[in-house]
Amino acid sequence: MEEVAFTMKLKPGVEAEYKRRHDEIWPELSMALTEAGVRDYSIYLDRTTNTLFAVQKLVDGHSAELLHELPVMQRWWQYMADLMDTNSDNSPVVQSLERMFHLD
Ligand code: RM4
Repeated sequence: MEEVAFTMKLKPGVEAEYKRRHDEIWPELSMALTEAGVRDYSIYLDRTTNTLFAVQKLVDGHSAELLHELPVMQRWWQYMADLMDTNSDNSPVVQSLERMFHLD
């Protein structure tokens, strides 16, 4: 299984709302993530910079790159757009991270 990590950016003052919406994640969305091969997906908040740090594992043969085309993903991004820095299609601005260290 591959592990990927990336950052996203939260707007100021919406931390509680971001957490609340994820505590109530749509079952259809979590199912889509699982079906695409996403596992162990966590999102952490750095409150000093409002940076969201996301880390997830991807099963072999995953289709995570196709998630953005799913209507449920597009609806979720539209729903979340008032809380996050986004691109013109409502997808969050994502910065991929490079692994510098790993201890198994
Ligand atoms: C985040 C963001 C990501 C999504 C997670 C579930 O706020 O929208 O794209 O994978 O929610």
